[in-house]
Amino acid sequence: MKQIRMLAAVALIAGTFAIHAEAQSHGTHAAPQVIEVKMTEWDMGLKNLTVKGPVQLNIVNDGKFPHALTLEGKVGGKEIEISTPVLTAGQKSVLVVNLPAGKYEVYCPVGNHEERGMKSTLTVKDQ
Ligand SMILES: [Cu+2]
Repeated sequence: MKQIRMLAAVALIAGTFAIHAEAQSHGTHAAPQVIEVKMTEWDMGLKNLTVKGPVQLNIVNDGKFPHALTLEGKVGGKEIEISTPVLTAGQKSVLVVNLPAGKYEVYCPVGNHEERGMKSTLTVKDQ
């Protein structure tokens, strides 16, 4: 089993949250696939998606209530969980991840928003 290292740093710039998290199991440095995520009530704004390589999620809370995005999966017996801060209406967050191949749940961890429909999946194919 390859070692999975996770690095996370949070930067706060002029009301915009940026998170850069990297789970590295390969030495690749491909440009990330950019995915726009518009969260509203009660839609994650992300359809079930399959990607290959690193992804950059440009996340915006386009709704009225606070929302966040959590990405969660279990790969090779390791739990992986990455979250944005809770975003109020209009706030944005950028999440750049290079995840090991596997299937990840993407959902809003605020209140019962997941039950109300704010959930999706992200499948990462082997590179
Ligand atoms: Cu929510």
